Amino acid sequence: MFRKVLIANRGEIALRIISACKELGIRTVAVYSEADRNSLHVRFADEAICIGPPRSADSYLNVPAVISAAEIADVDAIHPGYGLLSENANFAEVCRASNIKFVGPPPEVTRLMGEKEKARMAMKKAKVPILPGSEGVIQSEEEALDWAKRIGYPVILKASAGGGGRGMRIVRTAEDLPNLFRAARTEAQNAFGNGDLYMEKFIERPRHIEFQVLADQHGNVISLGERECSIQRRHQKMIEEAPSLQVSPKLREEIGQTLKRSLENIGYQNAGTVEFLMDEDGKLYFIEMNTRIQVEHPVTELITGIDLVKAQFRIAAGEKLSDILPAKIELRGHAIECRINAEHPEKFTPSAGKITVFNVPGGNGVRVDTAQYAEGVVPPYYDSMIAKLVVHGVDRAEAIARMQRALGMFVVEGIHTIIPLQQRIFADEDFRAGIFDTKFMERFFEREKQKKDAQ
Ligand code: MV4
Repeated sequence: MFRKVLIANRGEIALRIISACKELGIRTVAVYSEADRNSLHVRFADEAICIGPPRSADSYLNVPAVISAAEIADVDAIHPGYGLLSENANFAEVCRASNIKFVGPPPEVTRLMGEKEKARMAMKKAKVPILPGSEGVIQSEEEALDWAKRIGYPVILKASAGGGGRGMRIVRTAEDLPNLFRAARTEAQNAFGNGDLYMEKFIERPRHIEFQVLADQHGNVISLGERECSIQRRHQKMIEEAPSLQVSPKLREEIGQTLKRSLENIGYQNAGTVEFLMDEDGKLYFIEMNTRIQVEHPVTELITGIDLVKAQFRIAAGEKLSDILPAKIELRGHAIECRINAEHPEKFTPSAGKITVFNVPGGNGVRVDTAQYAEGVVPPYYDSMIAKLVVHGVDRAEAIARMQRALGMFVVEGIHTIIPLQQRIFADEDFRAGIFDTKFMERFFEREKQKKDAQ
């Protein structure tokens, strides 16, 4: 096992990784920006090194600064967490050149999955179901019109270097296509320095369902089932749960086996998440793969009993899945996560500042991952998520009841959070019945507005 690890992240995920290291007997090195001097990841790591000014670009994203810290502290591995440098293949390459183990897949695989059009073709080749769509990058408007005719409108144009919802255009008629094609290409070129586009059949009301996988360095892959992540607003997930009510044991097994074969072929390593869209007929189609540990990994941990971050370290240290995992993995009960963002619950503007009161719920089946505390400060420079409230119950009904009581006991004062909004969602009939897709929040706000106008 590793002797000493640098955690190239901040906030709750840095603490989550430090916790895993402590349980594995690994020494930890935190890096922090000038805005994070008083952060808990600095307090709980064995060592801490300041790597620059508050803005992420000047600190947490500064590859030479992070690598220098790793060399000064003499670590043998770096865990990147999520966001920041986690899916930066160049960073993983620098780690490799510096003889530091990057806890994640090899840079070649990260690079493949980062090019969404290539990832799509690689999955198609491995017989993972994909949506009808273009093959290879679309070179011209004429080619785009050709593909759209074959696929059938509506279609969606996506940036190959994009992902997470950036640089997409829905095209409903041939007439609209030329302008949208040019706009998407310009936007992609400006945002990612790469204007490559591809096309898919557009699903009007998809569910977003993703599969957690683990892969060791000996060619073995396993699927740990799915998470339902449709409750989101402007491509920011708000609530995630596992398992999905829409995924039957048969479908779970089929997709699991398909992913095992395809990712073994691709040479995937470490933890990963394969994103699917589910159409109105309940069919799943691959859209993208994320080559990192995700924010919502705890819901999978709660229903499988597997510590995914410890598994990441043991994989990176060369252990086999068969030595890390139990012989049979069973999915137990139901887990739900609420992201607690420091935002105004109506206007969604970030709410930075000093937290005056911070009462964290606990008790049966409740887990809170956070790096915040009373008298702590939420800096304005980073992601607004200040905590994850995660519950586990025997079934979805118990998990919902548990979440409602825990949300009521989560008291944050001094800044705004979206806890009041989360409480209203958990009271919603459609949410409670499991009737939702990625358009749920739009309909929810519309219903609330209508009720308010009627008063
Ligand atoms: C789609 C789609 C409908 N049809 N692709 C948005 C984020 C990116 N990961 C993929 N996205 C979508 N791709 C086809 N062919 C609808 C979305 C989409 C979406 C997907 C997942 C979660 C939330 C979403 C919100 C709006 C659009």
